[in-house]
Amino acid sequence: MVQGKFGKRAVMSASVLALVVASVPALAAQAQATETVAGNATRHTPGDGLPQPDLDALHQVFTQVMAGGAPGVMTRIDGDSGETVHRETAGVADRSDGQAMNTDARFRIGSITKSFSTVVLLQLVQEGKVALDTSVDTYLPGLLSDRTITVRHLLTHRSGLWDYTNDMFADTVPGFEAVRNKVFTYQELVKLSLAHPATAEPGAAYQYSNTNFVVVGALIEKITGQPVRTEYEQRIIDPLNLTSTVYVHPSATIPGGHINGYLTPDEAGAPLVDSTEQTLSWAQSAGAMVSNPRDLNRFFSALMGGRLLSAGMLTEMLTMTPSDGTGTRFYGLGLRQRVLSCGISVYGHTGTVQGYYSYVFTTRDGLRSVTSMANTSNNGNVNTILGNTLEAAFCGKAPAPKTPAAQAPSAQRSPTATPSAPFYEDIAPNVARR
Ligand code: HEL
Repeated sequence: MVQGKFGKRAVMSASVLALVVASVPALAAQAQATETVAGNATRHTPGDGLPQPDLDALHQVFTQVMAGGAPGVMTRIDGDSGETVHRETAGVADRSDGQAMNTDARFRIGSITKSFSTVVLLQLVQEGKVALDTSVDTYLPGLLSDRTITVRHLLTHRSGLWDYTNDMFADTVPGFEAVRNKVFTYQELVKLSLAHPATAEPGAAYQYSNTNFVVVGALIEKITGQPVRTEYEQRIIDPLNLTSTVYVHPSATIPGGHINGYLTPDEAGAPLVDSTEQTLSWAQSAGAMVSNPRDLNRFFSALMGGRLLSAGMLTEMLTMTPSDGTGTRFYGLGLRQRVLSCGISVYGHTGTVQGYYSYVFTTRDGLRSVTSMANTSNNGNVNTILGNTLEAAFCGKAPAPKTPAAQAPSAQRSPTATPSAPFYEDIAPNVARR
């Protein structure tokens, strides 16, 4: 029995292939395992009206992610009624001992945390304790210099507050090492932001900034008188029984079975840096949560299914504006929308923290949810390719074109096509966050 840090249950659910290669690091790095879960789940017919996931395309994406330099990658697709449609892993969770990637294990979810913070804040709006279009200064006097910044401006990334992480991580590994053991207050992080002039008038432009969600954390704590951790637990984690979701800040370790993260240095050819342990205090309510694919799919499915917010608040959260000029990417309140090549819209968030790229998206009815994760970062090519798991999982196989002339745009898509250049979503033009 191979029983590493994931424990018996997780190992039992992995395929024989994954078990064999797990003890041989060199082989494990090549591994590509399809886990077959209860009820021969890979053959489960989704009841969500969507096409079957394209498992061949998913395999191809995994191959490209691994070839691009990720130690490991995983995707979990959950369907209607919460049953697992498909799980797939490749490569390793831990390069030091060759433990195979595992879809039950925890990892750092980065900015997916922003959706959790938003749900807490919107519940407080529902309860009449805070108002979306009221000045932040009403609740946190003197924290921000501009009194016209509202709560909604924070949640929609339209405050104009400079993202202090642009400076912090200008040099990737030195920047990370400088903060990995630090503990910041919200005020200290806001002060770093306010050292720069505003990037735009409040409300004028969408400009992604971690500062917004640090202020959201400060707001939640001020209004409730409780640490954000308690609010996440009482309002989301416990009611949804998210057993692998934790907010452990300022602890630097991930409790329980987890995936190790590997940061790619800026210098070509330099070895990956094990970045698993860090306080993530530089992000806190903007990105410090830990979770796993089962919990993330469950959270977003519950959100879209109306189990966390009133209909009115969910409508607010889903009020989208473009986040770029592609016509396919939008941002609501702590929530992304992507329009896939087959025309399906999916809702969720992405996350990038040192060593971890992650995606979780679900359909508008919450009936199909997909989480994908690769345990590297500062490698934009890998992140872009990883995003193609969404195409494979939601769009299925493209219908065969009848004639070249009749080929519709939706049939021309290629779920595994690698764009000629990586796409840097939401990154300030002068900042190289690979
Ligand atoms: S950035 C994003 C992503 N978000 C934002 C947040 C998160 N993560 C960060 O702000 C981390 C930035 C440093 C990441 C680091 C790396 O790749 O590990 N890069 C460097 O240090 C580059 N010099 C908008 C991409 C999101 O998808 O929402 O998560």
